[in-house]
Amino acid sequence: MSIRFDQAAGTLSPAGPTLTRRMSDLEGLFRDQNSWRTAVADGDPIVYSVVSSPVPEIDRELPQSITTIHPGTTGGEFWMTKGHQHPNHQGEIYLGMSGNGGLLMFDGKDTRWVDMAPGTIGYIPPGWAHRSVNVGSEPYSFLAVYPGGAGHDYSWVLENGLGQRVWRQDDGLAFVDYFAE
Ligand code: S6P
Ligand code: ZN
Repeated sequence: MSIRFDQAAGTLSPAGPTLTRRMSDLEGLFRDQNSWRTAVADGDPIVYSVVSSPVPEIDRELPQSITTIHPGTTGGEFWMTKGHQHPNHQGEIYLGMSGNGGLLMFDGKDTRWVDMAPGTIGYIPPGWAHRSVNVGSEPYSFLAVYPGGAGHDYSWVLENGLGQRVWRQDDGLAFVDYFAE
């Protein structure tokens, strides 16, 4: 089968489920909770959206999705996805499509960061929780291809963090320990 992505419209055809994550959906994830509350009260902006292919999330299938993270910071921390662990440990592939972002990975002990630009392939090995971050001034979009039976565990990140956080610093970025005050 063939699936067409319309970059301007941000849609897949044929399409599967579409997801929109607003600031209020990211409760407990930004370090500066006061800034997060203010952003929720002040329009609750869309932080990212995910359009999926119609391939089912079941064992042996390879669903795809395209995530677009809008540019922005909350309390100095770059806008990002919630992040998750795949409970059934399996690898995953990302392909940068537009904008500048990064792929943050954490296995419970070590942290890895991959700069993502158009054409970059980011590989997530089995057992590494992952989050995507927009570190640019334009929307950051990437394609994800993942095993349909891997599952998604969001509570893992709330409990274990992701090793590091990514902050805007001058014109660049800085990393700080996830649970640092
Ligand atoms: C799925 C893959 C991506 C994310 C998407 C949103 O395994 O890693 O499609 O689901 O980038 O991130 P999150 O953390 O909200 O699912
Ligand atoms: Zn994933």
